[in-house]
Amino acid sequence: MPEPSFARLYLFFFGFLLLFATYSWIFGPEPSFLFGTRVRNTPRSGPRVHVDHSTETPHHPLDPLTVLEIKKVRSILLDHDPGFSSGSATIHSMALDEPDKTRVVQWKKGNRLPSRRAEVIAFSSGQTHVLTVDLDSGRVISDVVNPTSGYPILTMYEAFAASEVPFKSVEFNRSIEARGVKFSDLACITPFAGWFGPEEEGRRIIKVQCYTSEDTTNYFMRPIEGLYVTVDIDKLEVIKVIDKGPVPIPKAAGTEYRFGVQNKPVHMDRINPISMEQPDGPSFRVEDGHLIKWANWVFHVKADQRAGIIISQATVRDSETGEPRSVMYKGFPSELFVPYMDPEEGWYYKTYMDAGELGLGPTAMSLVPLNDCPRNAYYIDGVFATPDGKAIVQPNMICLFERYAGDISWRHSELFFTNADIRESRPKVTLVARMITSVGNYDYIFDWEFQTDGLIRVTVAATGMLMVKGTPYENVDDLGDKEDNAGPLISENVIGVVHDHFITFHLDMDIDGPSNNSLVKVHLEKQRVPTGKSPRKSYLKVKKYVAKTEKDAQIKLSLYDPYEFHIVNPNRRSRVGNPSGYRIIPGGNAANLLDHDDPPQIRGAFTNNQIWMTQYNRSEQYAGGVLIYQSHGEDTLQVWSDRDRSIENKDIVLWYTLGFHHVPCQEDYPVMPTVAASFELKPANFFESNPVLGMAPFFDKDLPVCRPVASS
Ligand SMILES: *[C@@H]1O[C@H](CO)[C@@H](O)[C@H](O)[C@H]1NC(C)=O
Ligand SMILES: *[C@@H]1O[C@H](CO)[C@@H](O)[C@H](O)[C@H]1NC(C)=O
Ligand SMILES: *[C@@H]1O[C@H](CO)[C@@H](O)[C@H](O)[C@H]1NC(C)=O
Ligand SMILES: [Cu+2]
Repeated sequence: MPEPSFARLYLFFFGFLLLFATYSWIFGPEPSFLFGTRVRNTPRSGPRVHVDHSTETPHHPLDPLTVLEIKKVRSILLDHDPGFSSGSATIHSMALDEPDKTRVVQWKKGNRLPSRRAEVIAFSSGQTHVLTVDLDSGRVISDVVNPTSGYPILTMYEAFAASEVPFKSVEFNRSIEARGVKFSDLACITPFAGWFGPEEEGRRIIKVQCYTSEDTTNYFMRPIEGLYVTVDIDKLEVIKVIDKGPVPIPKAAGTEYRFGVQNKPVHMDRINPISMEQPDGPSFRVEDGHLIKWANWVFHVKADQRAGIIISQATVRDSETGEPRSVMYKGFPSELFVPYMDPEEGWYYKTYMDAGELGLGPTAMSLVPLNDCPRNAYYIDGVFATPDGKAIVQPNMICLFERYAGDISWRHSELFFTNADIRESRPKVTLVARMITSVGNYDYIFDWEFQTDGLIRVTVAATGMLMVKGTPYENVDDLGDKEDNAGPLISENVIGVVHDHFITFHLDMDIDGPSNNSLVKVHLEKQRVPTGKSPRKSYLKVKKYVAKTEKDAQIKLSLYDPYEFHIVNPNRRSRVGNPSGYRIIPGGNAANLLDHDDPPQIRGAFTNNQIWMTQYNRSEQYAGGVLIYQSHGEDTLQVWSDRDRSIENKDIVLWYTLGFHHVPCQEDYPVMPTVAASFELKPANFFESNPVLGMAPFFDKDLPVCRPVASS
């Protein structure tokens, strides 16, 4: 029997995609790979670097917990609380409890590592425990019970078990039979319930929604609409079944997306195979598994159960002096918020927070070589803990590669200076760290791209399957003057429900050191020219405002009131006196327009602004709070920022929310072409002059000549 892909299994476990066929994998005899010392398969077309997880030890204060450390945490927990051995206490997340920033900043290679600690979030007899486990002393040093409202990330076992619960209900079975759906074709997923007030208090609940997978693997396009189930996660009981009557189930034809199974003609000329040449091999080095050195950059990268990918201690070398200069202490997607825009039963609650409710790590399945990442990619695994505390390896979860997309770093050809033929041009080569999470139906591609000119570009691209709604209508003409409010008809009987995606990034900027940064709002203000002074009547003038407190930095973007946002170190001045800084440059974006008293928006209040700046506080990492599942929203970025602490000449954290409104269209069916949006962190008076002035162009001799078999 081929070994089932662990990543796929983990996804099933984690509860969004719960097909019956997986049952025996999960509750059958425990497969050996759950013990976690599985050795990574080197992808056929990647660089050959081998990490033996069974012996791996940490080398850097920020290195994630290793397999051996997870084993140790487990044994400490078993001693701490007998519930962990009896199974009544379950581990929902386990990650390195990062040492204090000052310790990490001072640490140098060769020093002893600061004491290794794990933060464990566990659930036991209806109580949430946030535990700090010290590996050196072998003790639990703190155990905080129910610190806020909300529950831990759901475990895969719970979600899977919840998806089975409706079958305990005669009513549910009758509704399935009445629709003529075979039980063996059912594919039931478990969307999170959000939080909608007192009725849902005191117990963990989840919704179950079913599809038919008859004649397709893309069951997401075949919803069984009108049948909605709510389940108690702990008691494994049906709370309610609502059957609003059958809605025609959309057809299977045209839903398949697997290559070789679908047979859609494309009517386009074939694109010949294409890849990037690196005759001298990659230019980056990976030290001790997580420290990346490339061109003028050094940074630490790791996989994370909740955030998926974390970039730390990004440092760029000064172009004049060669001095390493800190730019960002830590950057990661802090929360993902996807509210659907349909208030009806069965849809109103769909307001997912995928990082805190599910985790972006376990849903980040192994990357597909040559397609997810190019041939020159290097792969890094994720190491996580199961609900019973065992280590598991998520192979090839992050890839790193150099990108040359034919773009230009800088150029000039000289028109007026005619004595010489001056045409200077430099290619743009960048380094990308990529993680892709498949949170149920959606796939999100997270890219951190580093440029030699000091710029960091963060891109989020969305693809995968829409969450669609069944409808009786087959054609927009059938609708007549009735309107389906939920969204456009994108295939027969299929409505693409309108929704938003928001990704809020935590960006702990440390421009030239950790503790002395300020936010400068550079305002472009329109001036009127006094009559008679100039042929011009109006112009823009730059005025600078330093944000004093957090409320000065609750920022909504506007094209008609333009600002640049500079994070500066006022104590470090350039040759001509400008403070050293980095700009945050928003790209395409969408604002959250939900009312602030709407329950999902209370929890999602971290999307009330596109930019925020808060005073650094080690416990303020997750924009929606530590506990998200059914949280009430009392521990969000909005609440922290409203404390209005001083942010001038302090250690400060930038938060940026990137958003999309998504009005689906027919091209999004049956799988969506990728849509992407990004933002940039760009040097602003950080370097004395263009830092890539001295870089060399490419010459013919540097690159081998590849000749096509037959040239035209
Ligand atoms: C509902 O149907 C399933 C599948 O046939 C069956 O296993 C289950 O026992 C049924 N539930 C009830 C309450 O009859
Ligand atoms: C830098 O920040 C520290 C800590 O807030 C403060 O004590 C120090 O005075 C600051 N340095 C300067 C030059 O402002
Ligand atoms: C740090 O954050 C925690 C959680 O939000 C809060 O309880 C604490 O008061 C904060 N400390 C400061 C100095 O703001
Ligand atoms: Cu979407």
